[in-house]
Amino acid sequence: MSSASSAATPVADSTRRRVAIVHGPNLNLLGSREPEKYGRVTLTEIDERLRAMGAAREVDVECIQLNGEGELVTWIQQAGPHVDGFVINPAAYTHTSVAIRDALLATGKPFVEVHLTNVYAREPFRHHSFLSDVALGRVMGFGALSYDLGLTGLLDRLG
Ligand code: CA2
Repeated sequence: MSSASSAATPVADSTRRRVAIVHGPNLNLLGSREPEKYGRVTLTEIDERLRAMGAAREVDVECIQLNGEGELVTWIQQAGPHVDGFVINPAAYTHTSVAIRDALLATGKPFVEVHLTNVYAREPFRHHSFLSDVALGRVMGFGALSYDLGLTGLLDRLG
């Protein structure tokens, strides 16, 4: 049993919760363009903070940013079996993508929809979301803090 005890670490790791943070198109530009609208915080800084929040609760947080709708669908499909839930800012695809909705639903995992801005204070075409009725919750309007609140809500629900 002495050498077999080395298996203890992977077993412990596999019980850790795992959450994916998914950023949609153009969010890679955060901090460098339109700071008056989207703030000065970069995506790297947001991701670092979310990983630190996860680490403090022994949760693995994996972050991804993709510009393409198909790329997002493929990534969500592949991540689904390996994560306990998603925090997603689908960016412009929020308002257009049945495919991302279907991909999230197909995972069977809960997800929180987050937005930096209050979409209801913006153009009417941003008022509809293809995700909100099937999301665990929705956080918007708090800039980068929306992600923190979304992750906190998801982790609280996962227990
Ligand atoms: O408020 C949000 O988080 C949005 O998801 C941002 C999307 C927008 O299409 C949604 O309606 C609301 C736009 C993301 C574009 O990100 C940029 C960041 C910096 C500079 C330019 C674009």
